[in-house]
Amino acid sequence: MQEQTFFMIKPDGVKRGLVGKVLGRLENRDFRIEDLQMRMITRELLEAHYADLVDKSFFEGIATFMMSGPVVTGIASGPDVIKSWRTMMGVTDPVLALPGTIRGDFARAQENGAIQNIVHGSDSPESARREIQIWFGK
Ligand code: YYY
Ligand code: MG
Repeated sequence: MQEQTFFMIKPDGVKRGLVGKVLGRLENRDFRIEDLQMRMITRELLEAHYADLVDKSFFEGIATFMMSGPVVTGIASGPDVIKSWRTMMGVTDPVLALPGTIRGDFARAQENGAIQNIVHGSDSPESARREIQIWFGK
């Protein structure tokens, strides 16, 4: 099914110079990059994006990390891109993310603070619609 997903290269990915590698993985899989923007995250955007996590005890750690530097946000499209991108990212915890996935190849556990795992991707068609609206207003 042709669909769109929202993706992000988080501050750790940008700081470590992994933007090209991450975008390359999307292009290698023949997904289209429909929109792309580097920006700093505001508190408002972060709370809208992670609305389901705002009340968690670890949210302040996430906020500090996610606002620590610029991120690259984008829209990718293609058949089953939502699930495919989640597979390419690997699971949330870098300790468990399999080699071959972005998180499994580039992230590792942190001693303290938020999980730093290089990338974000929408987890369902509903999330994709919601996140594309939040970040790109369309
Ligand atoms: O979708 P995904 O990024 O794999 O995980 P989520 O459960 O949506 O959490 C979003 C984000 O929050 C995660 O990538 C790292 C961070 N986080 C954290 O720092 N500590 C946790 N215990 C859970 C999530
Ligand atoms: Mg998520």
